Order: sequence, then structure tokens, then C-alpha cells
Amino acid sequence: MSYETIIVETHGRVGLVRLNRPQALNALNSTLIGELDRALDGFDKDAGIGCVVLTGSEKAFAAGADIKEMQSLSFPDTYLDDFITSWDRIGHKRKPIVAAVAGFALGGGCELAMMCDFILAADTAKFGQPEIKLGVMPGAGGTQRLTRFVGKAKAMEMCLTGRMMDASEAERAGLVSRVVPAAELVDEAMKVAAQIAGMSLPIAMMTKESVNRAYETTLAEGIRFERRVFHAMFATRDQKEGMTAFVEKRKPDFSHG
Ligand code: CO8
Repeated sequence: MSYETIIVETHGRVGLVRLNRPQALNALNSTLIGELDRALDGFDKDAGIGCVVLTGSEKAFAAGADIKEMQSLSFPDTYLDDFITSWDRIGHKRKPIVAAVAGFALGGGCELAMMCDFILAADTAKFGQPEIKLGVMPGAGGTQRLTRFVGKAKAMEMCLTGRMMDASEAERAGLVSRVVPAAELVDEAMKVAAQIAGMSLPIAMMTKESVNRAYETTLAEGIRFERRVFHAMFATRDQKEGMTAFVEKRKPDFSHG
């Protein structure tokens, strides 16, 4: 499938999507979001893919939703089209997605990174929700996910002032899992993704589902969910293979079933 605003590659069991609107710092317009949704759906359906990396350019992961596309929208336009709601689909993919963020991740760009399962940041990364400076507020989950990830004080300050957070502050605050030198970002993300893709696919998917449950429910319900899913894992071939390989002191050879 050919795309206008993204570049899609596969490397072994890892899918790689690069946002590619360099003239607009990867601003997220409706074409890009539609293409990204299709590419990620394609990877979800491809049994040969175990993990996906989503990245931008050295200068920008994405500088936000496309302001030029939104500028003239009216309330009925946004309401009748249910503007932004289609973005939610990106956050509901079933396979693990690693965001590799260098440069600006602002507005919808920060929200898109937060929809991924974790963020690896280059030391050049800058995160922010500057929508208030445009007379709006985050509309793709920013007020909710950022608050859950970094806590109320930082999220409130960032959303109310539009100030950016650099990579080391983002790491301290828990927004990113790790910071790496910019020149190594994509290689490092691909390495981590290959490691995940080498695990049992259904087990990795169930693990993702269980961790995400922590953001949706109470502790007691979350633990109950985890326990049920944990029990179900004993119905897989990969549980037998993983534990047998350990006992036999060899590497597991998962069959993803
Ligand atoms: N939308 C459209 N075009 C953009 C965007 C954007 N978000 N960001 C940058 N561009 C364009 C610029 O207009 C410019 O184009 P041109 O050369 O034609 O003038 C080109 O990209 C390069 O940008 P700059 O010249 O501004 O580059 P600088 O290095 O000087 O500055 C910044 C980089 C600081 C990132 C600056 O571009 C900037 O402030 N961008 C806007 C950041 C922003 O406000 N983002 C939030 C957007 S609103 C949003 O995301 C709402 C989310 C709600 C839900 C999602 C809805 C779909």
C-alpha cells in the first residue's frame, strides 16, 4: 500500500512507521491520521509482526494537530464530524507500539506519543501541550493521559502555560521510559521492539492489555483482571515452551500460540 504522509517498513518481526510531512514538522492532518490508522491496522492483522515502532524526524516527532486544517472549523463542523474521535483508534491497537520521539512532540504530537505503549526519547525531545496559546486545549487525550502519567501539578502547569518539558524532565516525571542520544534513537527503539517481537505474541498482547487496564479501573478490579489473564496464559503452547526451555537451559522458541 502506498502512503502520502507516512513511510512504512517491516524489519523482521518489527513494523516501522515514520511520520513524513517534513514541510509541516509532521503536523497531524486528517490524511496522516487516516494513513497511520490503516498502517497500524495492517500490522495488527499481520501474524508476522510482533511489535511496532512509531517515529518522526530528527526535528519533530509531530508539532501537533495541523493548525491550518483546524483554523476555520466551526463548532457544528467539529461536532457533526466528531472531529478527533477517529484518533482514538490509534490508542486501541492490540500489538505493542513503541514511540521513538526526537525533537518536538507538541499538542496532538504529545498526545499521539502517549497513545503508544511507551515512549523512548532522544535527548533532543521536547514535550508540550501548547494548545492554550491557540485558544483551545488538548483534545486527543492530553488533559487525561498527561495527568495520569506525570501527575496533576506538572500536567496542569503544562496545559495552562503551554511550557515544554525537555527529555530529562520527561524521564524524571515518568512520561518516557528512557532517554538515549538522538543519533541512536531509532536503532535503540528497533532493538527494543525486536526484543518484544521475540516474545510470544499473544502473551505480549495480553501483557499490554493488562498494564493498560491499570489506567481504566480500580486496583482490586485490575488485579482480578490480571489474575484471570495470567491463568489463561497456561492454555498457551508458549507458556509450556517458555517454562520447558528454562528447565532445559535453552532459549525458548515461541510459536505465538
Ligand atoms: N500545524 C500546521 N503547521 C505547522 C504546525 C502545526 N501544528 N507546526 C509547525 N507547522 C509548520 C509551520 O507553519 C511552518 O510552515 P511554513 O514554513 O509553511 O510557514 C513549518 O511547519 C515549520 O515550522 P516553524 O517555521 O514554526 O518552525 P520553528 O522551528 O520556528 O518552530 C515550533 C517550531 C516551535 C514547533 C513551531 O512550529 C510551533 O509552535 N508549532 C505549533 C505547535 C503547536 O501549537 N502545536 C499544537 C497544535 S494544536 C493541537 O495539537 C490540538 C490537538 C487537539 C486534538 C487533535 C486534533 C486533530
